[in-house]
Amino acid sequence: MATPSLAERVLSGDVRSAARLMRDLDDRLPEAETTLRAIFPSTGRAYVIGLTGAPGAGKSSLTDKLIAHYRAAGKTVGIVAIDPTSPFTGGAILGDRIRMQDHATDPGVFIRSLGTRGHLGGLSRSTADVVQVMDAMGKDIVIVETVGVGQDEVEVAELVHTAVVVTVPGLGDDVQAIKAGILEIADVFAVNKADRDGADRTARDLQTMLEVRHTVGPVSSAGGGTWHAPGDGLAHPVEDLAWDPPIVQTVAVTGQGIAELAAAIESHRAHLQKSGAIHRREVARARAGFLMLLRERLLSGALEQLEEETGRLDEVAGRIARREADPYALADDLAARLRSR
Ligand SMILES: Nc1nc2c(ncn2[C@@H]2O[C@H](COP(=O)(O)OP(=O)(O)OP(=O)(O)O)[C@@H](O)[C@H]2O)c(=O)[nH]1
Ligand SMILES: [Mg+2]
Repeated sequence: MATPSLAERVLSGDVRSAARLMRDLDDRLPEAETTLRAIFPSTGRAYVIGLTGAPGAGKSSLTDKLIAHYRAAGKTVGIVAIDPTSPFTGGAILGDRIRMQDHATDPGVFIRSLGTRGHLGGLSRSTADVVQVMDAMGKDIVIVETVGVGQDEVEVAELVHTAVVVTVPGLGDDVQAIKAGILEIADVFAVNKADRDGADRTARDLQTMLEVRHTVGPVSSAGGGTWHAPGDGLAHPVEDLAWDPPIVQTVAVTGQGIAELAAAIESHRAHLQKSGAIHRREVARARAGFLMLLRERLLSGALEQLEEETGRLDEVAGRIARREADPYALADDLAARLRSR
């Protein structure tokens, strides 16, 4: 019998093969892409949950408790922990490992940290690939933890089925959340650190903001600045006004509210299935993933061409900065030539 291919081994759930594929993806090996293609038809089974929020809000602690919850229910879990802010120390990633170490030896749990933005497709692209690999491994649930509220997080939220936005008591975070357009992508809110003062107040403030949204309609792209321009066809397409995002108070360190959080996620999942919105969501996820790929391909093609004909990106940027080169003409020219290739 022939030795099973890497794709076959990943599909059988083999942890080492999955880890190897993820390393090859990091190293941009062409074989890695071939393997991704081979596993693709078998993906689309995992339920993907995003956890997004300010640094230190308690995302990893919540994830840890959610893992325990899903494991107790007999489900296997994959975790993608993203921390683009610490490429040097890896401190937060180490922190994640420590916080989730109870699960480190559990074969039903697979944890992968992504630390740097890396190549052209950016962090969202790498995240999409890792989610695919965990899905192919047969993980029932995949949890993606992202820090902060920037464009990357909004993009990552487009790759998930249920987006949980984690806030903590205190108004600052909420204002930040609205600014980045996070309100629109949240399917569930967790007000974590509810053992601190002000959790009720934060929950009420969020509720008020959601009610305003319901009466005046979506406010995306209004003030965020991180959103795609409306009308360019790239705006986040999954906002679902038929769903009222529940607000759950949690204390991640004790596990208080975790069952309620898991129930809120489950009821969102049930809503997606009952309303048929799950199909739109799947199309939206596919669309987001495809756009990331396309952007990466086009950009790398254009930059190769630029380098061949004009010079390296940094040299060209220097000339643009000195007003020796016209960025509009250069971009038009490159785009036109890519089209005719
Ligand atoms: N009092 C209290 N502390 C908490 C709670 N949840 C988490 N913490 C603490 O908050 C700190 C940050 O928790 P993490 O789970 O690492 O938060 P995070 O959002 O994953 O942090 P980053 O990944 O670094 O952005 C840790 O010291 C936790 O012990 C909570 O509900 N109450
Ligand atoms: Mg964390």
